Amino acid sequence: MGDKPKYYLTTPIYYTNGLPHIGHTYSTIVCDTIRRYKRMRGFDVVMTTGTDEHGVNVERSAQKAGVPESEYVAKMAAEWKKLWDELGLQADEFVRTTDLKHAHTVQWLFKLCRENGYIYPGHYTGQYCIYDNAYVDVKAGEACPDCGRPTETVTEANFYFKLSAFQKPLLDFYKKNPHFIQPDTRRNEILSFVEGGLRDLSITRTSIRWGIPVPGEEKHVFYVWFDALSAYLTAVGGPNYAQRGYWPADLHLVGKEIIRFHAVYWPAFLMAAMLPLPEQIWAHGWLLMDNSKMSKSVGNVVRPRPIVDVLGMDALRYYLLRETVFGQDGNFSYEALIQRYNSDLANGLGNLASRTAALVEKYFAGRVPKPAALEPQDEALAKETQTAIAEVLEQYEAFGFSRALERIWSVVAAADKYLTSEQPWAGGTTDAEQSRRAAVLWTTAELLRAVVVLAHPVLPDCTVKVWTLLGAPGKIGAQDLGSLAWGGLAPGTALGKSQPLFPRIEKKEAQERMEAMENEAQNAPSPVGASAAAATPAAGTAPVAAGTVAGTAPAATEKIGIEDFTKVEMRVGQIKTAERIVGADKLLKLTVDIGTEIRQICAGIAQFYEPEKLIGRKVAVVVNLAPRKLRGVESNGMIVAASVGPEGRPVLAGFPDEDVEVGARLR
Ligand code: ME8
Repeated sequence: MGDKPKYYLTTPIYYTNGLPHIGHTYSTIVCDTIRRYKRMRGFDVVMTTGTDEHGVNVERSAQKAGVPESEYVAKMAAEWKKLWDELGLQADEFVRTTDLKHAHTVQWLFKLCRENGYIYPGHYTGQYCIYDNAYVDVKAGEACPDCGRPTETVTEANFYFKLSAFQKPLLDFYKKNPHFIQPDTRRNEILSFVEGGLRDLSITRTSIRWGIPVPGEEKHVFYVWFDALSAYLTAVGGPNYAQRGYWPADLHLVGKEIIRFHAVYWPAFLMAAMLPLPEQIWAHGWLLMDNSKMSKSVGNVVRPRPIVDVLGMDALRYYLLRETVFGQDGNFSYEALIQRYNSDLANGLGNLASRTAALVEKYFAGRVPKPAALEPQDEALAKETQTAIAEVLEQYEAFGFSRALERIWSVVAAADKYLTSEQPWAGGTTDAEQSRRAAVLWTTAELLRAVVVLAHPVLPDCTVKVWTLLGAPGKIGAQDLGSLAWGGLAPGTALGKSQPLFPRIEKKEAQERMEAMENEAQNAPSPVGASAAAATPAAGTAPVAAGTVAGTAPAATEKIGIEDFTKVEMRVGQIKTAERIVGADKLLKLTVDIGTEIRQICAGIAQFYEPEKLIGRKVAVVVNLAPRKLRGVESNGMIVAASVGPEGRPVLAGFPDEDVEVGARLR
């Protein structure tokens, strides 16, 4: 790559106990956009993503799927990689934390920290959250303060990392590097956390097996975060990082819930090992669904595939980056997505490109006309575009994606207005009329050229099509964004092939198609084993599958005490009404009398039970489950069913032999 400056950025290294939803896709899309942008600014860029394959939750998911851990993670990692490839999100490096070369990095990092005196042996008893893979500061029996799920008491011999020794060095470092943690809200959060004092951190485990072994200490494996964070180094050479020259990373992009691991632990580990620290940690906000974080453990996820199949990848990229201010939370809705697609992409950019090309075709035999004399309104549009170029680049530099897109689309709107007032389709073909028309169409085509170069990092597919349509030379992705200026489109250029951009789509139909595909994806068997999905309940399946009361039930071999069982309140209920839900072919909406009240409950049984035959039937209902929305419909409780056969056919639990009173408790 010659003398180009290097730029190294990373996505989080995602857990393999589930498949990607659009939250993960969002992080990867942002990185992919930055990668493309930096390339167009002349950098030699490396982007890393990967899969975090160790730890207790992966171990349990593999147990549930009934396959060895190595088989489980290999299949899941392959699914992640395949999806990113299909979506055109091709990182330059994909690290699996079960790769041998990664184990070498982790062991090397540990050795450096130990040699420098920052590791010591000890014992630890504490509450551990297996979902966040972190010890949490709560009493036994209390829930995790971060995610609200149950914690476990863990006692183990382990090695400690002297995190406490890094309070001052970290605070000094943050002070010297005010842009290390972004955005500022997260920086402030981390500053007060570190100022509050740091306790040493247990970085090995003897209570689990599924991890990278600690050299010479065969009972110990590494704590997943010590393991996963090191993957950023593995990707660019591990112990030999200096040879490749990409370390330190310029940017670790993460979601806000893992900022502490990246902005406190990771720099402390690197300081202890005397390795260079990354330039910046950027923590973006969450995609919310029905106002709560979209998450595999909650089950309120939307996957990228159905959206991409119906609207295309550019539409998903545009929507996510345009609608959510980077750094803040954003709400996902199909409605807003389709609205953006129709207004900004189909009617906006798509329409401008096809209109311009059709007029050039009709009046100038498909060749970009030469503007003879320009009028003030042509020059005003040129000036407006030139100003926009500078402003958009400024926004990209600051990762202000939504503002950058807003500004690009303001130019698209200005061009629409200009065409409407200049009317190059009206009038005849006298020399004067053709000359005016030439100026207008050249101006519009040139504006389009600038717009697609600017939009390319976010919209890699459609911009290539417009670039080809304009007959512009070279590859759009190889254009130098820094020297983008008005006036680059040569008159006389023959227009290229026209390809469909964004066909307009009917809102209701598009939404139904996406929701139906999503529903199907949620109910599809997991790629690994029969019941792997049970560890991460999917919206359509959890309400009826017997044994998935919390979706995170311990493996069958583990015993629970009666106190755990009594937490689940089950009662006899009687179904009062039952109806299908439009766009969710597996779900029925039921109202159920549970003795004290009538509840609305969604159940994933629509393919096996006729709604009208269910009325009056007595069923077992979990009544103290937190309410949640399935396909936008509130579900307040869960109907218990056996899961039969390899496809998990639901068979409702009931009371056929005795007449039981509605509301009676099951114990
Ligand atoms: O935390 N909105 O992996 P993970 C936006 N293995 N982004 C979201 C999101 C949402 N609703 N849900 C997930 C781990 N993400 C660790 C990381 S790194 C060394 C180890 C994105 O599979 C976001 O980037 O739980 C978040 O930080 C990441 O996925 C968590 O992925």
